[in-house]
Amino acid sequence: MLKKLVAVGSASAMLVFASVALAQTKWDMPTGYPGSNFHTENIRQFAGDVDKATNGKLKITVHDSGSLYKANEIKRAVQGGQADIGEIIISGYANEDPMFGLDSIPFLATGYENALKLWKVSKAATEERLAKQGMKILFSVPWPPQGIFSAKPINSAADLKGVKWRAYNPGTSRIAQLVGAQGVTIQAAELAQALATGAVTAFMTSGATGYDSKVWEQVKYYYQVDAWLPKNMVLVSQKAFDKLEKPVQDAVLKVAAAAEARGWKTSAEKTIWYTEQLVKNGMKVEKPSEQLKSDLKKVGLTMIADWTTQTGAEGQAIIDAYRK
Ligand code: PCA
Repeated sequence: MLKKLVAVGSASAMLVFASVALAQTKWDMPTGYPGSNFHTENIRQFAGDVDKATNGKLKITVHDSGSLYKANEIKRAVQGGQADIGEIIISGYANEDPMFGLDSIPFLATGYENALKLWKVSKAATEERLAKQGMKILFSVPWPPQGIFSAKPINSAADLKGVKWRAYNPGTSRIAQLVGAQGVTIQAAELAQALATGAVTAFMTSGATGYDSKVWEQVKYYYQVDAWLPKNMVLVSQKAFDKLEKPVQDAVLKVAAAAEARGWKTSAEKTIWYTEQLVKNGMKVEKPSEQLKSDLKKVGLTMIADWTTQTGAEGQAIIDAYRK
C-alpha cells in the first residue's frame, strides 16, 4: 500500500513537473560584448525583468563576449533559429543591405537627439527588412559617439595613411579605404588582443569600448570626433516570439520598451564617465584639429552620397525626413 502511494505520489509530482516545464520557455541570448559593458548590463536587467514580468514563464540566459556565437554570427543564428534571441550591431550588416549602415555614416547624425531622430525615420525600413528574414526588433540602444583612438598623434586624415586600422563594420572599413589606412575587421571581443600584438594601432569606436578593452595600455590618444552613434539591436526570432502565450508576449514588449528607454539614457549619461576613465588611465583626450575634422567631414559626404545611390528613392526619402 505504502509503495503504491509513493508511486502515485511521484507520478503526480512528475506530472506537475512536466506541466511546469511545458509552460516554461527558455531562450539563449548571445551577445558579442563584455559582461561589464553598459549594453550587456542593460540586457541582463531586461532578462531579469522578463523573468519577473512573466512569473518565470520565460527565462532568458545571456551569453556575453561572443561566448555562444561570435558577434558577427549572431544575426544568422537568430535568423536560422539556432538562437531565439540575440544582440547585434546593425551596421555590422551593411554589406547585406545598405539600410543597415545608415547609423554609421560620419556626421550624418551626431549627438543623441539626432541619433534618435535618425532612428525614428529609418525604423520602419529596418524592421521591414528584418521581418522578411523572420526577425523582430525588441529594442535598440546606441553606443556613445565615435572618436579616433590612436597610438600616435593624428592631426589630419593624411596621418592615417598606411596605418593599421581596426574596423568593426563596413562603414569603418570604408573610412580606412577613403583615408588610405589598412583596414582589418576585428570585433570588440578581440580588440585588446589585436592591440597587444600590434595588429592594429588606430581605430574608431566609443569611449565605452575604449574603456572595456583597456586600450590605454597600447594607445595614448583619443580624439573626440563624435562622428556617429551606431546602434545595437536585440532581435528575436518571430517564430520563437509567436510561440509565446499572448500575456507573455505583451510582458516581453513592455519590458523591452523600458530597456530601450533605459539604454538610451545610460548611454548618454555614461559618455562623460567613460571619457574620464580614459584620462584617468593616462590617455590624452582631445578635440580633433580643424584639419582632421574637415577631412573626416569629406569622408562623411562621400559616404552619404554612396548610401543614397545604393538605396535610391527610399534612402533619399529617409534622409529628407531626417533633415526636415
Ligand atoms: N563599440 C563597438 C561598436 C561601436 C562601439 O562604440 C566596437 O567597437 O566594436
